[in-house]
Amino acid sequence: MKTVSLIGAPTDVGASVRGAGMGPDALRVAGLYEMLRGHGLNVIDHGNLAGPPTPWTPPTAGVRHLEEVVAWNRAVFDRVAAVLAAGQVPLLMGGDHCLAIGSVSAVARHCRYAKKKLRVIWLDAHSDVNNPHISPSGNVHGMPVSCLLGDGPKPLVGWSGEPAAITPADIDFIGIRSVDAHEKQAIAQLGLQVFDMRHIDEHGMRNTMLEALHDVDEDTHLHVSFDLDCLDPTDAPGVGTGVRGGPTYREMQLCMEMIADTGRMGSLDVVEINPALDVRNRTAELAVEFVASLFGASTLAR
Ligand code: B3U
Ligand code: MN
Ligand code: MN
Repeated sequence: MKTVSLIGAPTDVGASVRGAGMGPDALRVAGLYEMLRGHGLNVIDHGNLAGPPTPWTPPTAGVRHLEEVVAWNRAVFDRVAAVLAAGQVPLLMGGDHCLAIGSVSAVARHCRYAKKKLRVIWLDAHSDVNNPHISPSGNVHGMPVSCLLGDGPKPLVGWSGEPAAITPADIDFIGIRSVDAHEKQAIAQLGLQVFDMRHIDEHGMRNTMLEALHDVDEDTHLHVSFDLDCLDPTDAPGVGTGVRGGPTYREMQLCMEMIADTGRMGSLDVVEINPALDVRNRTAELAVEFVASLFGASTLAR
């Protein structure tokens, strides 16, 4: 039986809006553990990782809270690595999206040892491909993809044991609709596969996911990095930087079901839930529904 390990990382260290640190408990209150158990999975809740408080200081050299971001990611990296080594599926409960530096770096290292191909599916309104030179905010939750590609503040790069944890060909972005000017250049230069909202509008979610998942095979480890602001803020109001015009509930369900159908999801981040901005825990409850679909809870037995 598959074992899913829940790892809480209660911090908003990479954001500028406070509150994402309450995400892990919001997911617990919304019944994440019970839902997974109900779907026949073995589940371990590891509780919350520990890390420094968020200092709320302005950016230095284009980055905010670097030392604290490193400390939180170190804790995430170590725990995700241990869970993968135990043959379990790590489910990181964020926390803001800077934590994907630690989780994806650990997954990339694991894939190299296990001789697996890594495919990262980045579900987000934002492309998160800023770096300290181009970021308009200095917030590291806008920079995790660059760090993973080997271009970020030095202490946040190279954790997988290689200069870059992933290559541009390893990652597909879904649902993007907020890209900063310099990020656009970076996306073009790197040749990143960005399935933005226009692409989803024109081709539909089904064709988009067929494209994104086309080379997933039995040797692939799929990592899903699910930023809840990918959803439309009318469905998911509890996020720090919501952007209107996201995929519909049905489109997002299809996206999750098609990922589940591959049978290859080996790790997952659920990040950027901000209970301080939420309405009766709706966003965490929605996240639990979508995670259920990611683990194969479709309407009919298939
Ligand atoms: N691109 C902006 C905004 C942003 C990125 N990620 C989130 N917000 N959640 C930035 O600050 O980098
Ligand atoms: Mn993000
Ligand atoms: Mn986002």
